[in-house]
Amino acid sequence: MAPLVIVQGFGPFGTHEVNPSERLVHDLETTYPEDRARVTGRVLTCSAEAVGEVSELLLHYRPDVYLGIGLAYGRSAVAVERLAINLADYGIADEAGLTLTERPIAPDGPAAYWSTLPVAAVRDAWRRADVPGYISNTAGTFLCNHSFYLAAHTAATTGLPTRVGFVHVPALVEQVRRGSEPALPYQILRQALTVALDAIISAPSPVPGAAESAAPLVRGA
Ligand code: PCA
Repeated sequence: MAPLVIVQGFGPFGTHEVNPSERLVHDLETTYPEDRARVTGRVLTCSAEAVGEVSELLLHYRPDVYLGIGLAYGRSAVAVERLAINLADYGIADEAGLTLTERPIAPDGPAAYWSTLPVAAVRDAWRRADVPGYISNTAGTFLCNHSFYLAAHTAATTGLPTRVGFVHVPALVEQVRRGSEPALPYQILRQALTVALDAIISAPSPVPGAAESAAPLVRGA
């Protein structure tokens, strides 16, 4: 049977009235070929409280792949994240008005988790498809990193075989405030996610290389 994939995005946050991840999740869920993967989408409110649902989603669906998608306003290319870190340090309030500062996401958790997706294969597939994309070594310290860490921590601590990872996308051309800010057309973002998902589901499992297990990168002190 085709692998079960959860794709999870976010709604608007801060001054960003549009979050391209919302549309990407909807498109992947409704158009990704069913014979390649069964895709279920979820869009979360951009708040610490709402990302708690990540654990429930994983435990309920027990998917083969959990792929988070979020907006990285100001970046110029799509990015597959390599690391989730155990830190919530929001620069702005979340959509419930909460600002977390220098807080561990899981007090007993390791400092970081590797992505268990084939990040190099995703980057290489983007290159072959002429999609501007790279491997990022930081998903930031806001809700994208928060959701990514929670997903990795849940998979690691419950023994789920789910491969967990995250893709950040730049702003859409129509949402940049000044024309000089980096942005990409929606069709490129959509192609980037389709190509990424193709690479993820065709990669052997477990993923070889640095991210070969869900083992913590660094044990918390
Ligand atoms: N981007 C933010 C949170 C939600 C989103 O789409 C981030 O990068 O953390």
